[in-house]
Amino acid sequence: MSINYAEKIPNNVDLANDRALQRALEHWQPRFMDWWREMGPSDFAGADVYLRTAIGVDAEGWAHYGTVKMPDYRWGIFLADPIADRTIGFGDSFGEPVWQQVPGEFRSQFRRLIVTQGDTEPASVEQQRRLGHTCPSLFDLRNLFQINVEEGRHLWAMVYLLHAYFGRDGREEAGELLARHSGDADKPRILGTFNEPIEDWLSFLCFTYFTDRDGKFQLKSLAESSFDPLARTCRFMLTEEAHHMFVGETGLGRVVKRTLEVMKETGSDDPQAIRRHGAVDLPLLQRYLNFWFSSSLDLFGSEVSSNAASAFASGIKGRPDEAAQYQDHVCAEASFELEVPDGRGGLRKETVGMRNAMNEVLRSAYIRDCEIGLKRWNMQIRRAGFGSELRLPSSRFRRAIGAWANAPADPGGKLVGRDEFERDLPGWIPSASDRAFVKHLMQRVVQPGRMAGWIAPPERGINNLPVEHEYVRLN
Ligand code: BYC
Repeated sequence: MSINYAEKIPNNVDLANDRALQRALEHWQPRFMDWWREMGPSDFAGADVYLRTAIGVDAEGWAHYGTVKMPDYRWGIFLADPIADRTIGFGDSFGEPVWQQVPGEFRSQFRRLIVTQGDTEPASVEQQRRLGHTCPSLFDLRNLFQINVEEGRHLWAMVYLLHAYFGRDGREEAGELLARHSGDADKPRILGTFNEPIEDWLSFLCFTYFTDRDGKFQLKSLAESSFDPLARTCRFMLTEEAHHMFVGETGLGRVVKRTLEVMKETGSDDPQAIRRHGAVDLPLLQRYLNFWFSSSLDLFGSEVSSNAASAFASGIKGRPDEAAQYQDHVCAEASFELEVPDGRGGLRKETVGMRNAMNEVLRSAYIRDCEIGLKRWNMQIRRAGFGSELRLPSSRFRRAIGAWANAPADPGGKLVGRDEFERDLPGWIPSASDRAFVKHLMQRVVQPGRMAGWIAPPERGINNLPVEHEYVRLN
């Protein structure tokens, strides 16, 4: 179904023929706009931004590019096209027809997952709301705003599901999504990472590399859901999500490139020398990677989870690319072996049912995906003739959720005492002086084509435009 732009809320869900739902969403719309004005990139409301807007849901040509003021962006409701005769792809009801409504017995589990997913979207906009003031280029500023408007749209995607399928509870939850705020002491966002401040662009690039990638894995597993409207919603969100991870991956690659240029110019890898030349030394980048990777690992939940088992068994949440990646889609007999702390400073092996280990299965696939960028950056470093290497810390490092939450481990994964951990932690994640240095690098650059000194220019511009294009007119 094509997207109807003549309506107040652009959509491809035939909203005009469901007046009650349309009214409810039109009632929510001004509250969303109030939230955007208060909590979004509000100082840039008058800027003309070169943005893409979804105009269809086909893999080919789904987006239109043009200059838009952000408050005029057409946030809408878009589901991927239905797959004819789609059947349930995993769990106890494998092979049965998918559901067009939420079965009553799974209602609260679905609501909780949709609310959790929905909560992350506005949270990220709140976290990033002040970054525009310190953009390293207009190209980067535009990418930030593109991500922000699309996270806003992803909030709409979840709010549509809540309104359309969860009655009064759903409408209340949709209201709460605008009432919790990132980092708020009284009403924080649900998941830890989404309450971490993002005050500099290095954090933003790490967030888009690591945390948006969690988004990819969570959305992919919800795209497998037996509740077809949720699956179709997430499938279309993934199309937009790809750009967010691209910003992180190419952004961090550009940071590494610039650092290597400075290392070559100065003939030194001494962090102080690199810093004097206004670039990010690799050990500093490593500490940022350590911080955001470990925080994002917690987003997968506990290694052993009865919630995850029942979500899999009942067909609520599957594994990414369930059909292509796995042979056993029921997992009733299969088991999974884990290494967990034994509580006495050592490790023990534990075998659990595969269904109970689904969070860990997802986390492991995510870690493999995270490795890809690291390999690429290390190749850049080697090609430049230097011996240092960036690494992902162990998945045991600095965990706050799951088996490792109370078992302090160093970035190499070795269990250490609590005192030792507390003592050494400031050297493993960004210290106050690291953050102060990065803050001092964050000088706003807004001449078209110019880049801040800590990041190399991108290889190409947006939508075949040159890098020098004026992607944002600040007015
Ligand atoms: N912080 O059985 P457990 C994205 C809670 S990112 C705080 O281990 P379960 C995006 C958990 O809720 C993708 N609390 O976990 C990226 C549970 O609480 P309750 C977001 C946490 O239920 C960038 C308890 O701990 N999508 O899209 O198997 C920009 C133990 O639960 C955390 C989703 O998350 C944490 N990190 O699954 C914008 C998908 N982790 O219920 C957007 C939807 C866990 O006992 N959510 N807890 O009070 C889910 O699939 C699941 O809720 C989780 C956890 C994967 C989060």
